[in-house]
Amino acid sequence: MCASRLGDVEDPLIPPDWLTNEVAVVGLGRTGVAVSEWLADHGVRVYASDADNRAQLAGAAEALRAKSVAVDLGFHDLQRIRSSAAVIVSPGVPPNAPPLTAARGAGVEIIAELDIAARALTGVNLVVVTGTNGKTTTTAFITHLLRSAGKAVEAAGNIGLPLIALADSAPSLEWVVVEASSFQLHDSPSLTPTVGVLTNLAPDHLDRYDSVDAYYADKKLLFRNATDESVWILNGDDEGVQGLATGSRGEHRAWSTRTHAEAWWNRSTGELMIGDRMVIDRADVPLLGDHNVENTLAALLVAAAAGVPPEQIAAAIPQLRPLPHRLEAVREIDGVLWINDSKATNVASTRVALQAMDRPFVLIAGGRDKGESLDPLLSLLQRCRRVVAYGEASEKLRRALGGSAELEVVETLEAAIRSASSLVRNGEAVLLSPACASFDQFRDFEERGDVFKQLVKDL
Ligand code: UMA
Repeated sequence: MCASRLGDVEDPLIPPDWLTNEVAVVGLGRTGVAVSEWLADHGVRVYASDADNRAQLAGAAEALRAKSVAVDLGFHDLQRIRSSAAVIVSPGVPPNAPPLTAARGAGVEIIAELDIAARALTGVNLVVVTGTNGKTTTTAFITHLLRSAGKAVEAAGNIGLPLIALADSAPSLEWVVVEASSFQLHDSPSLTPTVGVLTNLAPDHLDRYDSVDAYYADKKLLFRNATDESVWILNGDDEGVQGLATGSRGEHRAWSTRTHAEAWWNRSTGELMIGDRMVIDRADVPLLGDHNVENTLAALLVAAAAGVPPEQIAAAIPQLRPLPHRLEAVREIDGVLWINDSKATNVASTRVALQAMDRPFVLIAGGRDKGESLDPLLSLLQRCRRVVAYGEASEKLRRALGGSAELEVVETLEAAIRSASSLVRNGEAVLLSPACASFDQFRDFEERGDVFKQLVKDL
């Protein structure tokens, strides 16, 4: 990128035309606020807007105005966006949203915050983790293994911290582990992973994409800047993953829980292996479920690619912990285990939860439909004593699952908990694994999980 001027000081991170004109930031969630601040700090005139006018935005808007950012809440000034030098988009803004259509129509470049941040992090090794499920956990595990080996590393992206928040820390960082959603990859033309990780592929986000292929096409953008130096860490058991990576330049390394691979689980000995070398016994990995073996294998392959010796990897693995809202045991009351899997916002993720259940259970599912078929759940309901369906998707759940399990429809999560509690018996479990988005009744899956945990604690 060309050098440009900030006052009298050259700022190599800002393209010159961004200083002669205004840059528009669309969306003022975590991403929009962070990128507006960063741009303002780098001498760029910013126009930031959010279609929403919810109370939480007011404080952030005030703070931005104090940095001379022009802010509109409740609407986007499309004319202003059309005449801006570039549009920086938040991941939650769909491509057909009016401000983006307006920008495209006027030939204004649309870029993700992730892309600007990645440009600023030149010289830092970027591990970019994507895939349908497991990417947050894998991101956290990789970060733990690298940090335990003494590397200067941070995690950012979809995991919660906008990557731009690290952009000015580049000199003190060796590695950044970036969780990237398909939304973020869509508008990140210059993102160039040192190491890229693709966890798995399954239908998701069909409320935003016209087809599964369109969603996978965005995932494939992980490989768009592949070079001979790239290292790709890939799920060897997932044909879709292998197919998507085929032909990309760089070194391909696979993990498998079924067969010999660069990293694999030898089920006959119970050992996790790198090639022919034993790293750790499965019994010493303190995590439930085969999916967590996969996450661990992916993470240890990345650590090995970063030069961490196997004995250091083995020493760090016993400290791995599951993240909140992912098959999280909340409490046991009268012999009933209550499990929060609010992060299961798609069918593939709920399948993983159903496969992990080792006792009879009541399933609470529902929320906002994302357009997926629920059929993949049908074969996993043998131990399910009842499905309690709630929220906008409850009727769809009733039609899809009602023939295979006893099913009850209620309106809210609270009513679902009451119903489950009256039915479940000693030795069983109640599993919240919604298979749907949370947005019909909650801000996000985290709020849904927190509300579930609070209600269960109050039982
Ligand atoms: N908006 C407009 N105009 C529109 C449409 C939307 O102004 O036409 C506004 C919305 O009112 C909202 C903002 O745009 O205020 C969009 O914000 P956002 O949804 O992008 O929220 P952020 O707080 O910036 O969070 C985003 C990610 N959110 C999404 O991708 C939906 C967070 O991932 C991520 O942690 C954060 O950036 C930092 O990188 C969350 C997520 O749900 C966890 N991700 C999805 C997932 O994991 O399935 C992809």
